Amino acid sequence: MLLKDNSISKTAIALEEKYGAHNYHPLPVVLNKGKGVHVWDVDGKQYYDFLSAYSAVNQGHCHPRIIDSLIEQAKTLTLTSRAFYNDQLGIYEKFISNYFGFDKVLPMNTGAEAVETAIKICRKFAYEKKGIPEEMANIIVCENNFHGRTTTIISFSNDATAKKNFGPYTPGFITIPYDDIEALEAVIKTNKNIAGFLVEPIQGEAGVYVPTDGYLKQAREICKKNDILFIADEVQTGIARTGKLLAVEHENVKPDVLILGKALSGGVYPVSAVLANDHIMEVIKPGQHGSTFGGNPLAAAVAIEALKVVTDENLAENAERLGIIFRKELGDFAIENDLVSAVRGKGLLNAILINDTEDSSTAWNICMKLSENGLLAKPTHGNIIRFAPPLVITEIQIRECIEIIKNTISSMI
Ligand code: IF1
Repeated sequence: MLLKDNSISKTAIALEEKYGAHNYHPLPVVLNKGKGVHVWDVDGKQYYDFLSAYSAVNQGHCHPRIIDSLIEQAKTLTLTSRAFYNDQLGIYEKFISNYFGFDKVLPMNTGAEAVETAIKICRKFAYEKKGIPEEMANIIVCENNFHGRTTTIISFSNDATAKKNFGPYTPGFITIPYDDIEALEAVIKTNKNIAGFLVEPIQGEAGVYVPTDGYLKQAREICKKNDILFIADEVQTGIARTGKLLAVEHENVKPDVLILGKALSGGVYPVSAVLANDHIMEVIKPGQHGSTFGGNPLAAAVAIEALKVVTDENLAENAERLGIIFRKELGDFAIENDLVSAVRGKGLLNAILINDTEDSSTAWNICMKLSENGLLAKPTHGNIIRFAPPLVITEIQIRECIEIIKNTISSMI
C-alpha cells in the first residue's frame, strides 16, 4: 500500500474526501514540496514528477527566478481590474506579442477561458469581417479533442465522461477525425459558414497522438485557401514542451490565432493568452470581452519571467534532445516487453501504450508501482501512461527515470 501509516497523509485525504467535490481520483500521494524536477510527500519521500502538473511546470517546480518575480510584484500591486491601467500590462503585452510574433494578445487566466476567448473572436470575425450570417458560424474541431471543461467546450467533446448530463449543449461545431486532411477538405466542401478550425497540434489528453508529418501544414494551407481561421490550442503543447517553443513550429506553421496557458506562468499562477494579428484582434471592442483577473500585473510580471527562463535555459532544445533518448530507450524496451505496445510523443510530451484493455487497471497499477519507486505519472485514457517531466531535467536524471520505468514495468510481468 502506497500510504505509510501516516496520519498527515490520511488526514489530508480525508479532508478532501469530506469537504471537496469528488471531481478527481488522485493517486494516493500527498505532496508538500516541489523543486525543479522533484516533489516530496508528507513523509519526506522524493519523487521525479513526470506529470509536471499537466505540463504547467515546464520550467520546474518553484523556479527561483519566477518565484522572485511573483514575490516582488505581489509586494507592490497584484490586481487593479482593467477599469484602470497598470504599469506591468503594456510591458507584458509587448513582450509576449513580440516573443510569439503576433500584433496583439488578449490576456486571460485559465486555458479554457483562453479557448472560449478564441471561439468568441473567431465567431465575431466571421460575422463582422467574412459576412457569415449572424449565429450561423461553424467551427471545425477534431474527435477526441480536449480544450477544457466549460459548457461550450464540452459541447464539442466526444468524451462521454466529460460531457454527459451537462447539456443543453452549445451549437456551431462540426467534428472531424483528427489527422485526416481529406475529412477537413470534405467538411469545408459540404458545409457553409465555416469560421475556423480549432486543433491541438498534438492531442494530449487523448493519449499524446502525434499527427502525421505534414498534417498541420496541409491543414493550415487549406484554412488559408478557404479563408478559415487556423486556431492552434498550444495550452499543453506550447512553451517548449514538444522540443520547439510551439508544437506548430515542427511544421513551420503560423496559426491565425494562438492559445497558450499552463507553463506560460511556470505553474506559479493562472495565466493564459490568446494571440492574433490586428485584423483579427480588432474585432474585439471595449466591453465585449474580459475578466476580473485577466491581464493583472502579477500575471504580467510572472509570465515575462517564465518566458525568459524558457529562452535562457534552452528548454526547447533540452526537451528535443532528451525526448529522443526517452523514446529510443523505451521503444527498444517495448520491443522486448509484452506489457508495452508502443511509445509515442514529441520532445518531453510522451506516452506509452499498455498492452491491455482500456478498462483494465494495469496502467493505474503501473503508476502506483512507479510512485513506490519514486516516479509520479498518471494514466490518461485507460491504458495510456503520459510521461511529461519538467523540461529542466538533465540527461543523467532522465536516464535514471528510464531505468525506474523499465524496472517497474518488468517487475509487473
Ligand atoms: C483537467 C491534460 C486534460 C488542455 C488543452 C485547454 C486546456 C487543457 C490542450 C484547458 C487542460 C488539463 C486540464 C486538467 C487535466 C489536463 C489535461 F491533457 F493536460 F492532461 F484534461 F486534457 N487546452 N488540460 O490540455 O486549460 O482550463 O485546465 O487551464 O481538467 O482535468 P485549463
